[in-house]
Amino acid sequence: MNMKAFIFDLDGVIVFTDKFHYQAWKKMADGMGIYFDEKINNRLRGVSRAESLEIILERYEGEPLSAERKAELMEEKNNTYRKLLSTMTPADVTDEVRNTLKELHERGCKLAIGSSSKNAKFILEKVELLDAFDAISDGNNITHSKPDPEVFSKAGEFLGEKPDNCIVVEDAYAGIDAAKAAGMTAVGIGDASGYDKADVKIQTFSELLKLAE
Ligand code: B16
Ligand code: MG
Repeated sequence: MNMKAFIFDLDGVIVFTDKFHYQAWKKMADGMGIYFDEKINNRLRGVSRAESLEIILERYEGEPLSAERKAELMEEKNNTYRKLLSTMTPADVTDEVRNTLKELHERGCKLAIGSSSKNAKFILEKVELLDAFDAISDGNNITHSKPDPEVFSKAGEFLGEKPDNCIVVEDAYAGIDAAKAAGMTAVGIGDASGYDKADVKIQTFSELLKLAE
């Protein structure tokens, strides 16, 4: 295989911020008297903020909420989440991830981020990885979230690469579906390493080097 472009999901692949998502949503849910646990939190992996709120509201027993109220709740959650994110440092990215990205670049591969998050750049700044990527496609440049292919199609465009030359690295099932819908090769890691639709399944990040030999 001679692939030249890698598109990385952020949360669950490069960094692990699901604990912060959990704490922030939990605070909001507790304030509303809504039951929320780690299992429900797992359903939020790779899903947009608005869709995450809808999943949490499945357990809400009060009167239907207005669009304005939902926007307020999302803002409240995001403020808590960003406070937690601001505690992140370069130590929150493993040496394995950092060195593999560097090596891929040195081998001539183009690297991009393809994340649903509107906080992607903020996170990359905190962990000092902004310069490691040639392009960033995130929640700010899309109108449809995963499993829609938009975030990855845009990442491919930003890199100037055709879909069949792009390898997407994802931890979420919805992300693997999105990569396949974009016509790209899908690599499953973490949760998605157990997903049969992934073209390649890896256990550790450095295994990616085998795809760039
Ligand atoms: P935000 P990814 C996703 O990031 C998270 O996995 C998901 O839990 C979150 O709801 C989504 O970003 C939106 O994040 O509220 O920061 O815009 O896995 O696509 O990098
Ligand atoms: Mg993810």
